Amino acid sequence: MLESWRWFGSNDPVSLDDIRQTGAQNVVTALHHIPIGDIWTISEIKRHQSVVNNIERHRSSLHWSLVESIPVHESIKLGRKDCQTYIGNWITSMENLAKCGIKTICYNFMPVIDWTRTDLKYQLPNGSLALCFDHREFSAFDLYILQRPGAKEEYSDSEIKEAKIIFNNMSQAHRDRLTSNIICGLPGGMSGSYDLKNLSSALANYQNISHAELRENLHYFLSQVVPSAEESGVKLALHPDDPPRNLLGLPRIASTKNDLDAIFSREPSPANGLTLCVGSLGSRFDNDVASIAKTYATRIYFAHLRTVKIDRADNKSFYESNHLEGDVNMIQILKILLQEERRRSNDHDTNEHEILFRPDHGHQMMDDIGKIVNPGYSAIGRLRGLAELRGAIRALSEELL
Ligand code: DNO
Repeated sequence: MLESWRWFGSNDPVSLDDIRQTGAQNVVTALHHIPIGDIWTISEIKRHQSVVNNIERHRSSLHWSLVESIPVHESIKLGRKDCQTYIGNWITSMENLAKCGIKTICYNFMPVIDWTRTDLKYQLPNGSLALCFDHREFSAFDLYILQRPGAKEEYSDSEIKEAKIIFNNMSQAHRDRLTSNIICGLPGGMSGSYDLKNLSSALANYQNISHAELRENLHYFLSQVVPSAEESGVKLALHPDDPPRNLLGLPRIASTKNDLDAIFSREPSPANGLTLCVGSLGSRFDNDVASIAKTYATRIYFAHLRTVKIDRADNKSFYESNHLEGDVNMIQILKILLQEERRRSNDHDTNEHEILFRPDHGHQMMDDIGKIVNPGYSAIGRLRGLAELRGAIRALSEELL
């Protein structure tokens, strides 16, 4: 398996020189400065590529191997009239990347908000800090801070009662922090950051968009993107929803095995692939991540390796655990990926058999604490994850030989 590390660009507190020391040689990055929906030109791609690929002072080399992500403009998700322009731009960006040799592209189709957490500094018993999604706090935000019209119909009476108590007991500072965690956008999020007013209007745009329609809009997008991807030799890697269920009344369509079945049976081309995000899929107690990984092994072009512990009291809240210690058995997942690599290497049609992965998220620990970090993207926490995964992969690979 190929080790990679996510880099947010020159503002990332974890520098390329730091990444070199992790041992990962592949960099996963994006042109974060380009406005959502605009074309990524060859010159902009090359500029970023030369920053990553340039070897300074005889240091070890790094390679921009994969894009995470080209954002999908809301007009495409909404199926608006102007979506054609944005689909065309997305395809041009993809083709430009392919011309520069970058041929695996992660993207997601989550409306309005990308990945979301309620607490970015959830303290674990050992003192390190994790990201956490607390369903009760999220409900309190939805019902009593955002006061979303119609929200009450989506919660049970007991959830509403609990959310009210939680809301009443929160200090103003806590409410502000919760609001900012949810609406300001987390790093790498492919949507904008909002205030309460423009979040409400962004949500209102989806009032009449059902699951079926959103699925149709994804299909319309893929029906145009996939043929160009095939022509350019690009592999698309759809990132699952995080958390994997509807939020704030928005439909989400890449949350379960059934969702993926629908997406891949409608567009079966091998170019239409998956980012196996173990933590995202594993945040839903009724997702069998190992079975999803087995079913879609041939379509996995990128793996986000992390795990979560789900709170059994509501089955909806979770915190991000150590990489090998969550509810999903990571060793089992690694075995599935290694077996798939073996299958690929025996398959004469493919010469690229190794699956690229990154240690997804990490705790804020030791020197990370007190430093400015992109939530989830600390240096030492991720390095711990990478080291554990690397050891497990090495051991399993020898066993499988
Ligand atoms: C979170 C990430 C997401 C992901 C995008 C994929 O850490 O996995 O931001 O990068 O949603 O398009």
